[in-house]
Amino acid sequence: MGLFNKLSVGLSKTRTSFTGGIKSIFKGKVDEEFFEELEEALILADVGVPTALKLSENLRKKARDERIREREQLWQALREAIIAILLDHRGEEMRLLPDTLNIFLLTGVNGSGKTTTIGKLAARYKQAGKKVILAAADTYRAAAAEQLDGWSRRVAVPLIRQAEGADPAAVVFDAIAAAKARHMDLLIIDTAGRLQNKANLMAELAKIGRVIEREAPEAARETLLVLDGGTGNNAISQAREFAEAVPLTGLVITKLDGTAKGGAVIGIVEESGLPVRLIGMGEGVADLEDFDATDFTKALFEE
Ligand SMILES: Nc1nc2c(ncn2[C@@H]2O[C@H](COP(=O)(O)OP(=O)(O)O)[C@@H](O)[C@H]2O)c(=O)[nH]1
Ligand SMILES: [Mg+2]
Repeated sequence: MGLFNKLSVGLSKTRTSFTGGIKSIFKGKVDEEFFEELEEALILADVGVPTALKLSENLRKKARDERIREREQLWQALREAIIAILLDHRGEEMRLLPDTLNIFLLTGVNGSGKTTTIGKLAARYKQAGKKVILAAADTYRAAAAEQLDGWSRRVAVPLIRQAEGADPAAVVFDAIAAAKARHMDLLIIDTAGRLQNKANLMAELAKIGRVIEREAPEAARETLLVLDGGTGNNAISQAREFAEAVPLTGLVITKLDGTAKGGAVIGIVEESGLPVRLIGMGEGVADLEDFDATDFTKALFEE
């Protein structure tokens, strides 16, 4: 299956709920009611209130400026306005810098898909001939390191771990030393999604950030927030909280296969201002794709 087909199949539930709900109002005359109905339909399609208002305002202006009278004529304008939001916060393509250590730090709440995404990333770069090492800095639950250990065996890349309850920053310290000694291209760090409380979690992430800064200032860094695309608007508040603890460079939105709430991606990007770097389209090792705004929107609108 081609990449676009895979995206299109994966987004089929979102497409049904998104276009299905919205398309029906694009019939008849453009009147004040239209913009209210559009706002409502966009909110129901999980884009979130501020983004629904922004999109509806955008179409209102277009209709006024170009004296558009038929609702149908605004359908393409909606599509363009969505692409514009996604392109506005476009990120660079994921790639490793040569001749230096690259460090990916993955953060996000429990169950969002961090460990699975790390397994997929390890496989991707290993396949590309890169030397990859993993760090199990989610020491809060023993099962977390076990799960990462499973991926490290499956993909055949080394793993640095310590006992359950160890200081995650110490695991990161060890992993950086090992990565340097073994001339690794990429170190990927898994972190806990939940601790005794939120303040602890955020303090721990900040501490891990400081260890990386101190031990590998020359490294090329990506700090990715992993969000479960099936949680819709909830993801927006998560993005806000994590961004306060660590400077994020981008988002990974997982589980876009099989959810009807994929429209949330638009609101997440608009409200967080962060680029989506990768999307998860399944549990398999190959189900990770670079995010492309144009393809995503096309898959969303395709009839
Ligand atoms: N369908 C689907 N399931 C996923 C995806 N990414 C992760 N999962 C599943 O979500 C669950 C939680 O993932 P995990 O990586 O353990 O999350 P973590 O707690 O953030 O490390 C697991 O059952 C994964 O197989 C995805 O893109 N699509
Ligand atoms: Mg995990």
